[in-house]
Amino acid sequence: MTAAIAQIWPPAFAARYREKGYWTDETFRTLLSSRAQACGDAVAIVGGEHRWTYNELAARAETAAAGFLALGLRPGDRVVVQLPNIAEFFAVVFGLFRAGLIPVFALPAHRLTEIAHFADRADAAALVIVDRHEGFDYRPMADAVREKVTGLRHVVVVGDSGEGAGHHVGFGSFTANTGLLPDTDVNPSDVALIQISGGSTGLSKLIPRTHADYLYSIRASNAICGMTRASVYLASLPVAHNFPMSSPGVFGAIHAGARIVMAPQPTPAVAFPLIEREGVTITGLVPPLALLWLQAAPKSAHDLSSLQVMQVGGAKFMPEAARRVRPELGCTLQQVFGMAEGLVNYTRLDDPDDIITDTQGRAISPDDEVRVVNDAGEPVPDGEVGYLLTRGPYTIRAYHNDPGANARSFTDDGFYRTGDMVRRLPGGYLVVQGRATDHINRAGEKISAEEIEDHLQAHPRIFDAAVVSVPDVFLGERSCAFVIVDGERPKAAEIKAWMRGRDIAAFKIPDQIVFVDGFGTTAVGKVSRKELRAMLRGELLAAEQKP
Ligand code: OOB
Repeated sequence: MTAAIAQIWPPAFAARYREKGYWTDETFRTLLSSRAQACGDAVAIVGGEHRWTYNELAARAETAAAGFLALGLRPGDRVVVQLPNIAEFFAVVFGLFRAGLIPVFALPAHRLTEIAHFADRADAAALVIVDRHEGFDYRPMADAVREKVTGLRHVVVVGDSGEGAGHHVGFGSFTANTGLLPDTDVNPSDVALIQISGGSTGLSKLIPRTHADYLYSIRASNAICGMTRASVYLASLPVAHNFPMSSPGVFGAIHAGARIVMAPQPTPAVAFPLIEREGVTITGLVPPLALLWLQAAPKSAHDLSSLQVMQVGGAKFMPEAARRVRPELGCTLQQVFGMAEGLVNYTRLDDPDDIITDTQGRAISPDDEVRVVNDAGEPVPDGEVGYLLTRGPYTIRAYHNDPGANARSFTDDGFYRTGDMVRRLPGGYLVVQGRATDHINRAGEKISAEEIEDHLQAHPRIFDAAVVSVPDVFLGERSCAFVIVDGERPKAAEIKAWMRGRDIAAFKIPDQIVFVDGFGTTAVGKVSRKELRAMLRGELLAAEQKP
């Protein structure tokens, strides 16, 4: 038996958050049906060939809920959902909410190793996948997860379930049965969904978010980002990620009764025609994509004039690039600095230009407590760089079932140690200056150095490995693995190929591999990543100086 899924704030905090109206009785279980009642004929989702109204989506979610319960799943059970940007994502997820089941959101890029870890940690009873996406067949992977994770009983496939090959159930075979659906609402303080941490040390952690806390962040985000019933949100990034899901993202759009347009890919070639055709008003991008859009927009024949707000977040958007957004795209830039654990900062749409281009915004809530501290944990004055700690009405107090991570990641008085180094400016605006922990932010995808080092050390010829980030003009950061080998050196390409065979997300394969004879160590004998980074920078400079 693993621990029950919960998220607990101390009673005095919970009472205050309720009193101030942040936490309400609203839940995800009834969100969609209440929107269908309010604006049933409005188009909710445009995805591929589908164009579903709120009424149609709600009906599909009811069918999905009955289908999940007919499998024998019980309210409170966890279900890992790994789907790309397709319309069915919403039928599945709101079906799970309707049935009182708890989705665990995996990204389409995750592979066997990660999915098995999420399923195991969450003690999941089912996994929902798509048949194929971008050349990858998820069905054999799902079978392998099922073999590894004993509690995982069902695999539900959107698309061709390939029945007979494994133990798959086709999502399309689910049938409506209102008799199976629970008619009492869930408790708003219960966990509604589980997000996955970017992962700074070791494997990703599970982030349980409650109905009340997540919905508060969504309602408040809608107000800050101007999301209304008239909005059209383009889901450019994978919707399972916290940013496009809730800042305000697709859940914000549903909350507002707006329209969601699913972009199968975030490239200008795919996104620009959709913006023109659907009259998209708002979207969210990571910095490398924003750069691509900026490059492509002047040459594009598509009319992008409907776009009012371009959100950029997940990694630092450099001021030089930020300054180009309004003149070149004709829309307002909104910087978004958030984390799946909770705290989200936004520049406001009516902020002065220099705030919008030079800062990563300020917190959503007046009750977001933001502390910037030095090594000793003491507050530093505004303008000075320090570690960002936070606590508030939608920031978790603990990861699920991970006492080690909880001890490291939270202070005794409940502040989450974000691992980010920031400067606070007057007015509460934050400027992100870097990371205190060893993770690589590769175009918004977070990679734990430790997790990759673990994989590398499993290689028969690798004696030791250290992974660091290297600045990259396009990706922001890329990964470099320093390795010490026993005996003859294999080729870097061989190590990369071997890494691919470890069934991990492709973005985690080191971009660069450097063979060394030894590592410098810090005073306490830890590998000095600082020294390795400096060495790399030296190499880069040397390379640049060559004629
Ligand atoms: C978002 O969430 P995660 O959980 O994938 O990653 C959180 C980390 C932050 O701690 C920070 O290191 C980095 O990503 N980050 C940024 C940033 N936004 C996120 N670093 C610099 N500038 C930014 N604008 O990435 C996320 C969640 C909700 C909304 C937006 C992003």
